Amino acid sequence: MTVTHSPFLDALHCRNRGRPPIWIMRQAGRYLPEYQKIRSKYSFLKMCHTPEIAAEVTRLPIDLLGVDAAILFSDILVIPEAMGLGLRFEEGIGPIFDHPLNTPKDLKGLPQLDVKDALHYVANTIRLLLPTLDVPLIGFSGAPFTLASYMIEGQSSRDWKKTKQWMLRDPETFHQLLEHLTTAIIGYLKMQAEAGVAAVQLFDSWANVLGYPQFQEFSLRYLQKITDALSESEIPAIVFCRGSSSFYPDLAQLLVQGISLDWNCDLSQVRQQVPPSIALQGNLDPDILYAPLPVIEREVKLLLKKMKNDPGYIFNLGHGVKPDMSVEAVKCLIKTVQNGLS
Ligand code: 1CP
Repeated sequence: MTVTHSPFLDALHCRNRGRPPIWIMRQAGRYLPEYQKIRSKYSFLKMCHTPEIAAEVTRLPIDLLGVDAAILFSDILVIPEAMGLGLRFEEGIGPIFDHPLNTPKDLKGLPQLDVKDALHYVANTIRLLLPTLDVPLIGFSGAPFTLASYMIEGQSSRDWKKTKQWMLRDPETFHQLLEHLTTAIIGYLKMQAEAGVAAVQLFDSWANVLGYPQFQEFSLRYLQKITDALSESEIPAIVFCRGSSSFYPDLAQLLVQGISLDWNCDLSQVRQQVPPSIALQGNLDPDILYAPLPVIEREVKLLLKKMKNDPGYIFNLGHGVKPDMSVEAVKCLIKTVQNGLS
């Protein structure tokens, strides 16, 4: 199926004249009973590695909820997995690497990834999906700082102590790791674009743990390298980071098509500082989805009103939907956005 008209692509290119499009970070996740049913049969990684399953899961929120864009079902951690860190997902804990990077010496063991070989299953999933979709498909990757921090911590962390100790005590080898990841990420996103995704999103989920000078040195510099390369290949890119409420003036200097904002800022104020050629995505506090339906409706309308008639606005949450949120709440959110302000 060829996507001929898409509010998502119109808004991403800042020329949307209708209601804003909506998609939701983590839309194909554990809050959906249909996801849980498939997940009860396979491990999470088996789902990512098997194009037929990954394609089926990608389609769930399109078929069940009618969102305006699909996001590839995968995970940001497949790059470090392909580098041999031994990824597994533990119930109640999340991702764990059996072979994290403990010292700078471990960098020597990291392979130069041939992404087309090591991550071929992602391109296969995209090719399988495209003919079945009537909305655009978004590809994605983790950003260098966030991937590096998982690789060093070995799992999710409360304080990112190991990462920040390494970064501050031995910045040279930390930069080597970021550079190594940057090369892999550029190749990975180009492969996704060649396979047919309409746009890509970079997730720098943990950029918020950095002070401003460290953000510039260890996150932004590499986001710039990646977005420069994507722009050269004319691949539209959206950058998401937690911390974007503070860092957006720097993000707006990048060659990006969109910036995805966390929920700590007033989006209409951000719009005044960001050029109208850059789309803004976000930024409802995800926890609003725990509220009663009338409160969800009220808060969604408040945001819609603030961004009314903005041709470059894409509705999303400020971060992902959580596993214990109700499908009814998510449906109410989508319906309210798609009905517009009446
Ligand atoms: O047990 C399960 O069923 C796995 C749950 C799950 C799912 C559904 C994980 C484990 N990842 C995903 C899918 C996923 N992850 C997508 C698919 C597309 C979508 O519907 O959005 C995407 C884009 C991601 C990206 C991702 N993974 C990020 C960046 C976005 C963010 O939330 O900040 C991060 C940080 C991860 C790591 C990760 N993978 C899974 C979990 C539970 C986590 C987070 C753990 C933590 O908090 O540190």
